[in-house]
Amino acid sequence: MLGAGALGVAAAPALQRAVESVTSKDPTGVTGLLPAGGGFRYYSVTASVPHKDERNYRLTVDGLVDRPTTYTLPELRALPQTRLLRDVQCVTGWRVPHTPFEGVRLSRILADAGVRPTARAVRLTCFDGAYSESLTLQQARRDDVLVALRMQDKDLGHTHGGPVRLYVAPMYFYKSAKWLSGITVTDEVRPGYWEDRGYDVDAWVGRSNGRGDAPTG
Ligand SMILES: Nc1nc2c(c(=O)[nH]1)N[C@H]1C(S)=C(S)[C@@H](COP(=O)(O)O)O[C@H]1N2
Ligand SMILES: [Mo]
Repeated sequence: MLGAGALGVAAAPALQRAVESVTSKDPTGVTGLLPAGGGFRYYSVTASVPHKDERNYRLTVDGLVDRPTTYTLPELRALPQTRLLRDVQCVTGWRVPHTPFEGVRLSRILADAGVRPTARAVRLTCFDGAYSESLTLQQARRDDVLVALRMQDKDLGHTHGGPVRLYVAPMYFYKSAKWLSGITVTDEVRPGYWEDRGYDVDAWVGRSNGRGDAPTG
């Protein structure tokens, strides 16, 4: 197990380097890799991200659906909420155990929009204007994939991707797109930001990105 763990750590530096190279272009020099408290690292691929709240936050659902929809924050809060308690695991090696996330199941939002028969995947986009993620339709419909409104039993703060982020519990944390603003149902997987830069599209914890470490649950 020790050997497998070391291999996992050895696989991490590519993302670390990529994050650092993005960070080094940041004119303020403060937005990348800052310890965000409680074991988290703050990640953003952009130098600044607009702040959104009840007044101006919108989540659009479009693409291969019968009923394209736009949600406000109160509308998302009014839907049934699911709370999950898992470990957060970044592909670079840091982990935050037993972190509660709470929000609306992505499956519920997709069902309400009416996914068309030709659909195979979901593309997630963000109001930072740069980050994106993807899931197969089957992954997106799992019970442990949330449009998250709360983390650690508090409303999601801006640094953690608030007011709304994706939360993909069984996958490395890069799948959990912060500042979520768009859900587009597509006919095939369109790789996301880090996947275009070499990371696995199917990012199962312990079973992807060249890792042999055990799933953390
Ligand atoms: N929009 C956006 N989402 C993102 C990222 C990012 O840079 N931008 N980084 C990803 C990575 S690699 C990780 S580990 C987590 C970090 O989340 P945190 O900043 O809340 O710790 O967000 C993921 N989602
Ligand atoms: Mo990460």
